[in-house]
Amino acid sequence: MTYIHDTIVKLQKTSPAQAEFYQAVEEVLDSLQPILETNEKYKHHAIIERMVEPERQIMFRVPWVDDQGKVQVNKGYRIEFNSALGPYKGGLRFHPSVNAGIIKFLGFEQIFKNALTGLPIGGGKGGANFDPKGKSDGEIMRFCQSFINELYRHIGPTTDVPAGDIGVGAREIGYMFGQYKRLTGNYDGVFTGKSLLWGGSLVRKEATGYGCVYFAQYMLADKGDSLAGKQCLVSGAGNVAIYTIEKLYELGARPVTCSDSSGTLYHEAGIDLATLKELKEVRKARLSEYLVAHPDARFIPVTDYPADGHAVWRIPAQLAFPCATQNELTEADARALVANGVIAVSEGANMPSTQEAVEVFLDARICYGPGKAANAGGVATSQLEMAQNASMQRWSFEEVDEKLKVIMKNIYLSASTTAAEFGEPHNLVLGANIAGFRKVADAMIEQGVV
Ligand code: NDP
Ligand code: 2IT
Repeated sequence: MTYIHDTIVKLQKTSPAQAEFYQAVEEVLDSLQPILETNEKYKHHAIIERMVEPERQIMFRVPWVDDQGKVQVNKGYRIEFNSALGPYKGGLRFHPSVNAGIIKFLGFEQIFKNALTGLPIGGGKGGANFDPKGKSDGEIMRFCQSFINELYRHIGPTTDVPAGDIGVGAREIGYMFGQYKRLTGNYDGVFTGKSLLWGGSLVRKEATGYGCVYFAQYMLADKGDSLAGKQCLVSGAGNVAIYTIEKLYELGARPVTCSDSSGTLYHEAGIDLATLKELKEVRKARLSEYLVAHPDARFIPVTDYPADGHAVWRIPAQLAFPCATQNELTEADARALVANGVIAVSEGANMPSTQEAVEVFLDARICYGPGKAANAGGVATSQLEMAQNASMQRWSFEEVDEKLKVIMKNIYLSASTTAAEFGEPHNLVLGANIAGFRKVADAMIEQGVV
């Protein structure tokens, strides 16, 4: 389609060298073809042209002093992408690979994801090219404080509400909130993913992983199937992976893998959750140390991965949950999964499958839950945290978990009924993109040219 080509060519000129952002835009525009062709209003109001350009992009220097007394400098970002449906909402990523293209792809995905939740939240994302690995607690605190010394003036409980993502958990949110409070004097719900001691919501920590498993459950239920007894592959070993594994066990499945940037762990007896939590949540150790407690498990280092993909996806299983990072599942990986009989893929990470891999899943007609639908439980529960903060209430674990289940069910129904409406009932990529787009686009039209 020429408008897809034209949009990408234009972005390549106005926002050069942002490959992941073009990838995310191309996937959404490809899905939107049937609705853009029949609805002149979106063209008339230049909705696509407006949507691919963030409302505001903040980039800033983050200087800090390391434990040796040396001055370090990182680059910080906050991309306030779209506020048609509510305050900008989305996480902060601290990882050495962060650049403007990565933050923009994440912010763009967040617009549609947040719309799908049905909650009043716009889309944004931020972060820094800071590597938390090997840093002391003091260094992490000083970095977070410096990051907020600039960001505090751009955020607020009704304007822009950051949360965690890769490299940002409750500890980092704590240091950032403390500095925000010191600078502004405000004790308000400006962050989500806060500690349970001071304004956090029950279930927020677990929500992305739990939601991703609930999404798989709803996809399978539609086929008359369930999670019980299924062997599952999980990638990643962070927040999303850990609570995906926890919920899989609760629902009777058997997760046999997880991974980090050093390699993949395969434990045929099932990943021992207590050991994994101790390693990653408490000691922040490498995954290979799991073998000390479980010598019957196998660790495959990254150096032994196949040249065209990731070792984790070559292990036979029925379900797959990519929960690490973008483009971690290649076309060759997707072919291996399908050849090994995988029946469902539910994405905890953002854009973990390459475009070619997604095509393989759709062609094979397996259940495929794209990240912006399957991992929306995290941000949805963030909005529940905002609601509790704003009303000075605290809901029980069961109450929040119940709301999360209902939200994930509604996201599944919204994506699947929209997919059916456009004649491709198996295609939840199409369904999720169109369902999210319609809400944002129609709100933008009603709010005028802003
Ligand atoms: P964490 O930092 O808690 O964990 C990330 C995990 O992924 C770690 O095991 C990490 O390994 C691995 N990983 C990260 N980058 C790479 C890489 N380039 N190559 C190999 N492994 C990598 O992050 P989360 O669990 O919060 O996030 C995981 C994914 O889920 C991301 O795509 C994120 O955007 C998405 N997501 C997160 C949500 C949340 O609420 N936290 C909500 C929705 C989506 P190592 O430690 O070795 O780097
Ligand atoms: O990608 C995501 O949805 C997140 N990292 C969570 C965002 C949030 O505001 O909770």
